[in-house]
Amino acid sequence: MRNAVRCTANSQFDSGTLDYTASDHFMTNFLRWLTFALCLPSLSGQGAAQVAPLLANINARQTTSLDGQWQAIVDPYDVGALDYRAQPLKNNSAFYKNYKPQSESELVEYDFDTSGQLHVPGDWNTQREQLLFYEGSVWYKRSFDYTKSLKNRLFLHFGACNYLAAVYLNGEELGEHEGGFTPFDFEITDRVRAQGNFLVLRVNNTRGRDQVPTVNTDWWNYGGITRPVSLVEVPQTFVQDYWVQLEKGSTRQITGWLQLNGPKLEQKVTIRIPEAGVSKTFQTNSMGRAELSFSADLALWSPENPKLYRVEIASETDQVIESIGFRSIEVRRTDILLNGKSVFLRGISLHEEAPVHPGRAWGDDDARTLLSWAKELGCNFVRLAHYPHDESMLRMADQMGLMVWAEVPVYWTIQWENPQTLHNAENQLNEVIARDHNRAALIIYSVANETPVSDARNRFLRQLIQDAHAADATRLVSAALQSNQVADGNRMTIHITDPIASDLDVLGNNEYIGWYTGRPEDTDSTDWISEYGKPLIMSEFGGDALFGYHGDAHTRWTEEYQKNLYEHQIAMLKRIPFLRGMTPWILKDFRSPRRTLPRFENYFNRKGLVSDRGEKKEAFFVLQKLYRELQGAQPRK
Ligand code: GCB
Repeated sequence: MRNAVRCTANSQFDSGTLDYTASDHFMTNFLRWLTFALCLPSLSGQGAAQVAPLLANINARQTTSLDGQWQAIVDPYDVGALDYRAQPLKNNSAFYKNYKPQSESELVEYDFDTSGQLHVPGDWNTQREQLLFYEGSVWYKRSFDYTKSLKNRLFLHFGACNYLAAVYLNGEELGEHEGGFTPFDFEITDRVRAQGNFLVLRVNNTRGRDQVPTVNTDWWNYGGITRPVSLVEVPQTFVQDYWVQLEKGSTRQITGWLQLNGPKLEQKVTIRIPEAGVSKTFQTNSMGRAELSFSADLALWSPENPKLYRVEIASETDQVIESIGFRSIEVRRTDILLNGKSVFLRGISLHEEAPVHPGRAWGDDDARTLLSWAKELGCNFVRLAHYPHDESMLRMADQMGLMVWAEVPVYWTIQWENPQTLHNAENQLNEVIARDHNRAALIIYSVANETPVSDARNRFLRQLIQDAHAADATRLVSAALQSNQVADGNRMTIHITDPIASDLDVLGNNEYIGWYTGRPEDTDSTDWISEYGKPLIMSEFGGDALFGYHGDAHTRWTEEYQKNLYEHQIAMLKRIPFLRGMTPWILKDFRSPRRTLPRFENYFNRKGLVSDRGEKKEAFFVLQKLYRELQGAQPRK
């Protein structure tokens, strides 16, 4: 199940936040179906297109960027989609028609051309002062001309839109996509014109209880077309996707598959890795699929040597060039083995928050700056919290030699009993696996963050763990859990007891001793126990500090407090025998609507080791010292 379009049509936009209970689930679904069904006749004779299967590696394709200034209408009441009876608009009042009055007397109450512009990619919140807290719909429009080779096909690719996107081309609906952090494509081969195309999107970032993430998060809900938009031209039958990776447990054997899309599904396909002297030919079956298997003598990818090979993938009708690194990742008892050797993951967590300009990060420059700070800390690992980050982060991590923990936004209190919510989470997980499955840097999928234990939650997460293993058996699956503290005289023991732990390959745990619970010094008398015999990554710890605010080590918000907390945490972490990594919270201060305290927070979570303006706090150097020591102690190649 990849890129399945959720046929919720306009209902998601309409309903705002629905309080879900099991009994109204049927009704909710019925209403969604009804709304969708009602909408369809209003569309063109062709009907709505489906989200297409994701095209792999579009950067290697013939692309035309649609980034830049788009016309934008802010529409808090969804008047561009619904009439005053809240019924879907079927006439020229619907904004996606981009209709212009034909005479002085005609009433038309919208106009893209005079409504201002927003930059794409980019969140809208940081582009206009009055949109800082805005949650709702914004309509985007841009025009383009495109002359396509007659024998080729054309796709429209979106890196991500937060959260719901309804897409229209030349006044007809293409389809919708739900989920704010994953890519999607539409085929527009038969719809594109040589001149005067107009592309309209309604993007809505209203939070909803049944969504993933849900209404409550500790990060800013940036809305908009937040990642690049492109036109991608491919041959009639093209290489849609491929998996070229080392087999689980092997450092020589490559196994994988290749998928063609188009009318000529049975073809000879060749995989070449010129530098390793590999050239292998396979036959695709009647479904366009070939299973790949061959051995190769390869220099393995690692943080010390992030070797990427040029891999040429050719069918009779198409060719794609990729950069792929090869490495193995496994767990043996409490060890994590990279290329067969035990590795300690010197990590840091980060949000997709731009390094210097305000707002969502995107693209190579932001990725390079953020990951360079991680490198400067001495990291070999990053936790890309709490949702899939831009593809350029993964590609940059491949190049710079940083292993990656990737995450889906199953955060805090998702509707565990709601099958739609599960379907949505599974879809987002599958979309990120589809996008990143050839990245050597990517070693861990995390399926949840700090979710409260219950039978329904356990079932939900077990399904995601199973999905991740089924879609990608080569990588490890984890989740950021929370644990129980037991006081024992003067000491505190923390037991990892979450039942989900038995399903995970690697345990993740968040703890905030010294910030939300107790004092930093309490870590001196805290011990950790796990009966699972698995490696542990301390996926979060930390405390807030305002850059430049100084005082003693017991004064909250000072750099000294944060530094002291890190020093005590590190001493405790060194005593955990099954600890194999850590990703303290967090690289950089980030915007959060939960953080209202004027003097220190100002709507920023200040647990960054770097401030929102890129200044390094004292704790940065405490962690750097530890990582330098550990780097010295790491077994080298
Ligand atoms: C957590 C969450 C993270 C928060 C952090 C905090 O446990 O996983 O999203 O930002 O705590 O600062 O409270």
